[in-house]
Amino acid sequence: MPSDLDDVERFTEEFLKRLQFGQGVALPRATKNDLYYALARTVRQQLMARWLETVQRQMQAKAKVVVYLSAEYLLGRQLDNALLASGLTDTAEAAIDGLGLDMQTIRDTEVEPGLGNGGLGRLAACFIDSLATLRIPAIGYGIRYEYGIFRQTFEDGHQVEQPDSWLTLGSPWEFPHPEMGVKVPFAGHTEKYLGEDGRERTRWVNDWEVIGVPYNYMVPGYRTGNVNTLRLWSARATQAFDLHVFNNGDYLQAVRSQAFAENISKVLYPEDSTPQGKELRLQQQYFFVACSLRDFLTNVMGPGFDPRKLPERVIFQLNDTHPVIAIPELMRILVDEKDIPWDEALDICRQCFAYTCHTLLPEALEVWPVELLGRLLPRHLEIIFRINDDFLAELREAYPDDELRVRSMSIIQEHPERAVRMAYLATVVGAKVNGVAELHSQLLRDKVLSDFSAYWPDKFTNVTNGITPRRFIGLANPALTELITDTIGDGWLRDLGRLVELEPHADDPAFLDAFAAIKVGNRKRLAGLLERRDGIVLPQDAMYDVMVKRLHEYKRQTLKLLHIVTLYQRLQENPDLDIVPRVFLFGAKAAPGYWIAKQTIALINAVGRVIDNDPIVAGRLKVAFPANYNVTLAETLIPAADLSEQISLAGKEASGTGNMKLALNGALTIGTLDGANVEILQAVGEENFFLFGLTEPQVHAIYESGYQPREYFQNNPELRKALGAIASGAFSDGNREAFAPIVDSLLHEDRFLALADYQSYIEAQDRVDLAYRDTRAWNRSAVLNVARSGFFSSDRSIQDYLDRIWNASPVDAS
Ligand code: T68
Repeated sequence: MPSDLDDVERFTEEFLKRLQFGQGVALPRATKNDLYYALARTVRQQLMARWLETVQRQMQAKAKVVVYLSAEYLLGRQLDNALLASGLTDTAEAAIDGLGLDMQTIRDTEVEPGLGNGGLGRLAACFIDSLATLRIPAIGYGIRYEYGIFRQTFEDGHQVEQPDSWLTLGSPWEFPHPEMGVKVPFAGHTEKYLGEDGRERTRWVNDWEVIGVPYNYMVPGYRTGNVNTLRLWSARATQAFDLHVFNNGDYLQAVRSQAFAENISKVLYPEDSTPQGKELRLQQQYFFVACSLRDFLTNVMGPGFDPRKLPERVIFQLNDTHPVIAIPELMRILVDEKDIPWDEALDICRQCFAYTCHTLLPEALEVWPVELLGRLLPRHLEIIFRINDDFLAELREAYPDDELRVRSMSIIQEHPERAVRMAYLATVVGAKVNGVAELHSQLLRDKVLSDFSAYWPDKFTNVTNGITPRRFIGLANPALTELITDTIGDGWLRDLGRLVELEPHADDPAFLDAFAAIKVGNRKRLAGLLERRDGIVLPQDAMYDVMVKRLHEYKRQTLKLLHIVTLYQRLQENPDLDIVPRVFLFGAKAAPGYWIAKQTIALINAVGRVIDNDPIVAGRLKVAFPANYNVTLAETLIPAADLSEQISLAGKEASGTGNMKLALNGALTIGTLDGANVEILQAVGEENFFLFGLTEPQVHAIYESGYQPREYFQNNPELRKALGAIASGAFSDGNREAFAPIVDSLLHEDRFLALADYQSYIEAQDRVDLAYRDTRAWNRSAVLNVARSGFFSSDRSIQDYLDRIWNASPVDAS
């Protein structure tokens, strides 16, 4: 890709210009932020022409557009990614260096936009990267939260949440367009009236409204010259709203109303799997969906567009149920505004939407109380009822003697309160429904949505998740990237399957040495970062055993802890015991209202403190839990990992994507047959994976037979001892109350069978300990993990979506 800035002199000149004319400062007086802004703007400008060209080309082609609707995008830092995509990394580094400045300081000035909770939001970010790289005409739509996922700090080992004010210093990557604001109505009532043709129509008379202001972000494809758009919406108060209250002479109320309107995009809900059914959250969902559909129909498709042509021109991919309110919204637009008859409108919608489910936990399936939906979106509720009536009528014909089945498939649940099941709405109207890993898709078909898959077998499909190799190896692991390029040549970052070409080198001692040296370097880099950032000192000569993911009972951080405590107790009992030294690295945020998860964080920190202060284990065991795990930290932490902990209870983790990032960076997995672990195991081979635990059918059988966690406790001396220590206050200065809720919940309920899987986990960990001693064999396995991870590129996921769901194709440069 030709670039006008790819010589260092030109780049330097441009950078200084941005500093002077963009920031209004000369070099000697520039702050870190000035330098960051100037550099960002230099790259941005480089991408800009490509961006305009891409939009132009895609519009002219009249190709089908993939519209990705997601309430979350966990983007990570932008500067390095923009440099990598445009091939300017080396030039920029040389230019910055040449000016006597420090590139790393400039990088570290950027605050990452944390507009997502975890896997689902990061998946959306990986997908838009791949869509741009594959040159697919695509737009991502979402919300520009003023506060992203909270910043986690620890006080006395307990999680404390701080607001994430990522916009304090502004963002050089966003392009606001206040002139393109979109009105979003809320509340009020509906009215029937007769149209000119004598047909009865409905209109929605709303009570209040807000304006959605679009902020555009460039999504640069990797060295393709293609730059797509991410459009995030920010809520503003309308003039009319304020005036109305002003006229009543209540100034404070007017200001309050303004604040009220702007609340809608104020903050990301930090619950990653238990939607709370809060009114503001429904407002957020409708807000961004209404803005996005309006923008797509009028601005992207252009004036005079015939909505009957929608199925040829668009597929709306629903990232979980959060944007599912788009279905009744499009129906409302087609029927009430465009005058399209109901059946025809529904037929259009049935072709334009597809739904991705990201969970198996029943409590994570979103439902909206009928009362709330009717109050906030009265017309949408009517539309949902009518879709449901049509659907139930159809079902009664198909199953005339099975009213029970018909009712269980209703979009409206009756108990414990009347509510709309958003996943059912998406399934009924969506053209396709997909899970995010083979096992997950199978369980969706067989369990969560089994009645639907029996009725519409072809509707269900799988697309296994993926991760963008650009960020998660190209940016995160420059040394390994270089070794791979030296070994198999260029081009593999957008054709990750080519990593198999590394396989023959897994037996080449020189290659293995180089690979091992890179791990050592990455561990050192991580140690340096954690020492600066958190004052955590990591021993270097140890296995780095990593568990990074949201804190949730089903992910079983507690099981990991039981292993740590067991090892600790073995050493206390026998100080001469020969074990491989380990650093246990945790990264995890707990939802602020998820009490037991927060207790688990405190327990991890408490165990870490006791181990740290015990000379018996010094240098052999270390628990490190840096606060505020996010995309930026992941990029340094993952390349340093030796062992990847993927230990959720089988049948609970939809896919996981951290598992893929760790394998791609040469960590070996210890894991259950859950989510995408199953496919990782298949890909890398069982001799390069530490498998343990119950299978999903076994889990099912145990639940059925009445699970008794206490039996496992009583029959296993090591488990009894480990859990006993926690219960007796060994990690809480003798305070037996401190962690009693965790102990009790394990002993009495243990919903996620941690005790049932304990023995199998410990045995697998003992195998890990043995395997790690054979450095050569371990490194060989690690290399094979890298070589066989090509399947987990998000480019492959996107190709699967194209083939199985979207039926869209690339638009190439003219
Ligand atoms: C995750 N889900 C899955 N949800 O847990 C993970 N939920 O297995 C999968 O790999 C990933 O999605 C991508 O498919 C989430 O991350 C959320 O973050 C979330 C947010 C709000 C409400 C519900």
